[in-house]
Amino acid sequence: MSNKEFKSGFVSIIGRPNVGKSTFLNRVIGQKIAIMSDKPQTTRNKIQGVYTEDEAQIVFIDTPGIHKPKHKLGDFMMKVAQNTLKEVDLVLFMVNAVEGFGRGDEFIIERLKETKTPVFLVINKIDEIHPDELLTLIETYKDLHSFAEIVPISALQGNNVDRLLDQIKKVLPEGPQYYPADQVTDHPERFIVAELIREKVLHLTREEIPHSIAVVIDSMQTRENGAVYVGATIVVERDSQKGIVIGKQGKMLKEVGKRARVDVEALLGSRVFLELWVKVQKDWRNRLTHLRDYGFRE
Ligand code: GDP
Ligand code: MG
Ligand code: K
Repeated sequence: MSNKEFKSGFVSIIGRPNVGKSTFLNRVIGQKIAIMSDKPQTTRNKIQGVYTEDEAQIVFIDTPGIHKPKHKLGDFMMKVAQNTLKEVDLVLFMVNAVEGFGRGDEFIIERLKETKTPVFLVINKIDEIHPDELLTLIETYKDLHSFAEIVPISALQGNNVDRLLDQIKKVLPEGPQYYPADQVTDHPERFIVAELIREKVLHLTREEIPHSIAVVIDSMQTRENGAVYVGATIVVERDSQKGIVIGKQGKMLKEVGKRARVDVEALLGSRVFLELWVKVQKDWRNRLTHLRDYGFRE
């Protein structure tokens, strides 16, 4: 055992398609968990991998919704992405050393400016360029945003990846090991369903309910008839908030459920049965609840 404090946290990897996000994750996690593909948006917002060592655990979150919205879920995914950026401990903004700065990067940098979360600029594919070109790139990017670190790597060949991990560990807060090292899952819809419900609560209750509420998907099952049964808990911090979310004779909760169901049916393309609960949990850990949204279990 070591006397150093254990560090843990959540890291979102963002960047244009094909910059090498999945390659990086696969190298770090050491197994094929991220979908490697040339098609953009093959992955939706979800936990991509958990990296665990003796003194730290890094939970990587994929945030593909940060691309400029193109399809009907685009705006919503954009919002999910923005919320994710606020809630993580660190953002890795990955760019392609060969292509340099582009319009897509500009769009992402604008989004980054809307959050206080520290951002590392990761310049990937340095195996393909001359060191002089790298210096020019660093100068260009430096002026665009105040990055906490600028780290050049080659995800493919592994250059500097360990150094990047060390720097990530340095900025993570002290915290518990949330998950067993080998626990990896893939439930992309859960997060979006939870966000849809959360959105309805916030919309219907206006300022009375703070944004810090969480929605946990307790169960999500497709039955033989093709319908999807979703059980979800809305977690608030005070009894008074519970009263507001439930409403007079349950009216508010019913309305939340009705509106959320319409959106979830559109999302999943199936008939949906939605059962909602409200729970008071003082000082709940935002991050833990979110992990459960993604389908993790302690
Ligand atoms: P993503 O869309 O950001 O997840 O990108 P991928 O990880 O799917 O990678 C896109 C392409 O870039 C693949 O063909 C990778 O092999 C390639 N690639 C990723 N990292 C590097 C790197 O460090 N160097 C080189 N030369 N190619 C890389
Ligand atoms: Mg990918
Ligand atoms: K992809």
